[in-house]
Amino acid sequence: MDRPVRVFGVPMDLGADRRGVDMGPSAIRYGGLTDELESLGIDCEDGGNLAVPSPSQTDPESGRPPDGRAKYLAATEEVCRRLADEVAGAVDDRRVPLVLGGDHSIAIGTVGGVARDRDLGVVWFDAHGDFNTPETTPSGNVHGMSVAAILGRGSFAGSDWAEASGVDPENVAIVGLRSVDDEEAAALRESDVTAFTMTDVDQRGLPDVTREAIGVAADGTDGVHVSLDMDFLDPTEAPGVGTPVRGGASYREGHTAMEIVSRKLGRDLASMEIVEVNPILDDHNRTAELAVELAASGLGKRVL
Ligand code: Z70
Ligand code: MN
Ligand code: MN
Ligand code: MN
Repeated sequence: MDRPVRVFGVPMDLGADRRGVDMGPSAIRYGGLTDELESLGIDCEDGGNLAVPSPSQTDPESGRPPDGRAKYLAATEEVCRRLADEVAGAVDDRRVPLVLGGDHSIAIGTVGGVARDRDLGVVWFDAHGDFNTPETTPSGNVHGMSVAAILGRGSFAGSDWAEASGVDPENVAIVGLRSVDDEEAAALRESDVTAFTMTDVDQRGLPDVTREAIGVAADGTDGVHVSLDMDFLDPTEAPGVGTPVRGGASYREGHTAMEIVSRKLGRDLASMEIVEVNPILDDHNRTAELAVELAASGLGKRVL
């Protein structure tokens, strides 16, 4: 890739039940992210970590909507606002933001920042739909609501920090679904979001599905954000994630998806984010090292 990158770490775990994803940015950096990208000739600057309050210092009820549940919503909103500003700053400096999580709630901030100056499409690789709202969530965890928040659904409607992104559901595609709650599934079906399950991947193959997802996100937009939840991959390859679910993408499918992202999007790749790495559950930093490999593939690494 011929554009410079700025990396941000967001050691966020307020949106997930399991502590440990807050250490994801450290593990991915330790896995050699900057060196790997520099070896591809990419100008890669580290913008450091955002400050994230710890759960023990934070009131989980603060920001809770009247008819729903969303733990640590006020604190999550505050971190996402700051992240959106940092990400928008990178875009102003003509750098591609590469955001490291942390749990997937941070995507609300990343997308908010990247979408400020353009119509943005989103490709979301994930085992989960992240399409719950405070009204439908079974857990209260905001990382299971980030797509809904970005689209201003449920009680996220009218919240300037989420809905202001202006992302159109017709330009959002999710790939890799295999764990979706009942009400969440009904909401996804009636929405304009394009959703590919692992059954679609089995039947059509990942390259075909990925190309269609990118087409959906790029259609009529000025750029595409790629959000990679590491639980998109099968737990045999990525055991160190917040919520492992069997039946995910293989090692090669992970690379193939990112290679297609790089080839098909080219300069339309606006930003990338890799989330849900949990070093506590990992096997010798294998998941973080895979995150580094996938970032490299997504940013243009080729075998030949
Ligand atoms: C469930 C919920 C989720 C990630 C778990 C799980 C959501 N649908 N997302 N792990 N990355 O609680 O809303
Ligand atoms: Mn997710
Ligand atoms: Mn728009
Ligand atoms: Mn997930």
